[in-house]
Amino acid sequence: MSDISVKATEAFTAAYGEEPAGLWAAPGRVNLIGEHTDYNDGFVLPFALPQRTVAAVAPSPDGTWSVCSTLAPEPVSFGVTEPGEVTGWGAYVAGVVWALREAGFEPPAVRIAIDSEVPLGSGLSSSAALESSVLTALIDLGGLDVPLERRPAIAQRAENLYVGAPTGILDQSASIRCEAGKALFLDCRSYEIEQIPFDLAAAGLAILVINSNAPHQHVDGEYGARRKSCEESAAILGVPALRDVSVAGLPDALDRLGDDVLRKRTRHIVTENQRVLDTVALLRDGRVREIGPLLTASHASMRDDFEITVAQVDVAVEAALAAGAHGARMTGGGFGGCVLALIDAAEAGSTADAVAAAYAERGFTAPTSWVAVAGPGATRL
Ligand code: GAF
Repeated sequence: MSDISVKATEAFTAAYGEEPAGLWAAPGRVNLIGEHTDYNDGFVLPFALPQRTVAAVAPSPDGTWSVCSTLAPEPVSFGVTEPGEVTGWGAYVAGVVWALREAGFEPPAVRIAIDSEVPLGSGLSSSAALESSVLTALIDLGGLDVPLERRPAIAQRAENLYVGAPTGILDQSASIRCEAGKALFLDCRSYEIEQIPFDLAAAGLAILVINSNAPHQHVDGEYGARRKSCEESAAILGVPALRDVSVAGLPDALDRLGDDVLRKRTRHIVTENQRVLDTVALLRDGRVREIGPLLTASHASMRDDFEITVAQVDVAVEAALAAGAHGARMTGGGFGGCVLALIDAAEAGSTADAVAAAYAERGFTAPTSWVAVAGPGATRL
């Protein structure tokens, strides 16, 4: 058993005085490209991290749900609830129970203990990993017939309507639908997917993930503000979502948007959707090294047009590129979090050192870096 499986099992036994019936794991994610495109009905291309959240679970004897974790060993218990009734981190679990019932499924009452190795608050989807591990456990233990393609939207509703975060479908899709060795090309309008082979080692390449360790600043409000700007732009342009504006139609769309902020937000989404499509085309052709400039262009667009980067992530991108990376960009919602760099496999140590040196020079908190390999999606262990 992995370390987190052991810790989740021990937390379960300590809290409830019995052994769990099983263990379910769900991963965090890195989004290779396609940022803030999900809630614009656009395209994303994440892969699952090897770092996972494990839920140790067993049926509950009294018809209520209980959840504890290695960080919060005292169980939170609840019955059937409505949004707002369970708050704090327990809301993610109560939200999944609520969203399953709302979708017409009867989740079994269970006891849960959680441990996770997905870094919290680093833009690697620790909340989706929690939701997805619990959702998968409830579906398996309850024998619920919930097709894989419907599961991300159920977890997303938990986050949107129970927890109250206005996020898109990217993170839950990645945690539930990703496969080992693949990047997940997802159409966020139709939920159609294509599993794209993503074997960097065979090409002598690697993805270095650099956690900026920058404190998130005003994340919730800024995320919601970006989403609102995109919806406002789509309404002015008379399209259901910014996905419906093509790169060819962009100059005309920008002319019709009076406001400079709306123009910038729109330009990011439209060009970012095209960069996802271009990246997918290169990967399908086995030309992985050539995706570097698209990654770097995505970063520039997030920095200059969507305005969601901070100094620490910009410096990490610049330092990685100066050290020879083929491309680099921030990944995730922004305002801190992680950067990914496409590098020659042999350069992981030197690239990480170069970023750490650039941080030290500026007096930033030291970054944390590791090579990420595409892992599996949510599963029973
Ligand atoms: C966060 C959100 F949860 C996702 O839905 C997505 O919008 C992402 O930011 C940005 O691409 O992770």
